Amino acid sequence: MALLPILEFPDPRLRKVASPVTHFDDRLRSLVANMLETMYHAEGIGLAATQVNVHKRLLVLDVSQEKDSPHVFVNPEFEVIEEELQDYQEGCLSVPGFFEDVSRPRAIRVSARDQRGEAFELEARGVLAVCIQHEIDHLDGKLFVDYLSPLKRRRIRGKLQKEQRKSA
Ligand code: GNR
Ligand code: NI
Repeated sequence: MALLPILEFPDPRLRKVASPVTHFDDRLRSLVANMLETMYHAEGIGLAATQVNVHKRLLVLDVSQEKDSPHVFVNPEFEVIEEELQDYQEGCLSVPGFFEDVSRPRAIRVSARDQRGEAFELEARGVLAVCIQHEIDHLDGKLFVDYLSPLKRRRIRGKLQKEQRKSA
């Protein structure tokens, strides 16, 4: 297994739209294992392939307290089942150190495949619904900062670019 580098805002590669996974092979399963290791190491609750510069429709997450419930979603799609919005303070491994409220539909129905290609469906609400929508946004080249005011987004971009110059 290996830790994968995580792209940080405003890296333009975070804006790519991912394409569907077509081969459910050992290469995919190895990528899934590396993404889970990277997510746990970074203490994230989710990670989209886009964030590790792989532009395939694949995400992993674990919203459990014990960090013992990994979930893999390949080619995920969702529909809103409760339009009512919930606010949640979101963060992102690609926007380190910033947390802001984002409003999203509070319940969704998700269909996806696992790393073996087996199809499944589930209903999600609460933090699970937030996280899945946040990760699917990554696959579409979107970030939670896109929901903030242009002023807030500009401030975050400026601070992160300064950090990135220091560590480059
Ligand atoms: O670790 C993460 N925490 C988090 C908190 C609130 C809403 C969404 C998230 S996802 C984030 C990990 C990440 O960046 N996934 O893309
Ligand atoms: Ni994120």
